[in-house]
Amino acid sequence: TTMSAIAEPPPLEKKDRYKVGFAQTESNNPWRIAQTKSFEETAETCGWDLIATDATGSAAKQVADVDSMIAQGIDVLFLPPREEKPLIPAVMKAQAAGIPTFLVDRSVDQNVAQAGNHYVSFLGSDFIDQGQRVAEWVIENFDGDKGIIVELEGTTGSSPARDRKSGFDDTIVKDARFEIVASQTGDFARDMGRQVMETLLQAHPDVNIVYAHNDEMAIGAIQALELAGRKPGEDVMVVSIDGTRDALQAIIDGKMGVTVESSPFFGPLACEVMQKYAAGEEIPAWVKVEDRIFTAENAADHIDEAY
Ligand code: GZL
Repeated sequence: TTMSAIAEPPPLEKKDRYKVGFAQTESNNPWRIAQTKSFEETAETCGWDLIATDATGSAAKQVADVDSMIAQGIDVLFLPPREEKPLIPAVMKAQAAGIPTFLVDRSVDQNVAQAGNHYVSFLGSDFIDQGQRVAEWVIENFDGDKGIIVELEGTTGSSPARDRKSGFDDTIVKDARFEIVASQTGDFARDMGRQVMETLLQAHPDVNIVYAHNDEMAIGAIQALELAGRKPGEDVMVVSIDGTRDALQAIIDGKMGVTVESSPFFGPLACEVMQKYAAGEEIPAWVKVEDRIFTAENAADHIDEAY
């Protein structure tokens, strides 16, 4: 891959109202809905005329949505790139149009586009750390002598799916009790997670640990396990990431062991970072979101704030 010439992200002039683009990936998931709501609520307080689009799960449509926002003359773009490679054209077109882009929650292929060059910054969680923390919790809390793991992967080609996989897989191998016998995408979706779990359960009836890259797939897996007469939380450990209300309830009900938070509430952070950029402040390449961990010890304390 040729490294594109080092450039600067376009500047953002200081003004009291901005035309802001937010190109969402899909809305079939409480996490996505919470993220969009966070941007819409922030528009009121941050002086944004917000244009929000929904790519309904299609990377190609997300690129087209960005094209249309550029044509509508947005001043700044907030983009959660559904997949790392297909969304590169959207980042390049925004830069070419003189529109500063902030990547939120997911990132793009770093061999082709970088913060401080093609876009201003990546605002988001450390997905490798999230995967590591789930694996550490499993090692700490699984008391069997053989852990047969099925892994439900997020959207193929997305940065959270790649990093949550490497973070977990590279950590769980530290304990010889564990073996990952299958790993397949459920596209971060509840129903696909259920369907994939049903199939993997046929092939691996001895599974006793399910690692889902997000809570929606974990909830789907719990449905599949119960339909097959298994007892999630008793004869199979279910672990995941996000911190949705349904996941916290599943933890309270004893069906799920842990979920590492991946906060969707990007609105206020987006406002703060954009204002700093407009004021000429230096923005780090990665504005890291810190995530908590939810287990039986604290799920009930946090369910009221969950989405
Ligand atoms: C993580 C985000 C993921 C969530 C899923 O920041 O990209 O996408 O974990 C969501 O629930 O669909």
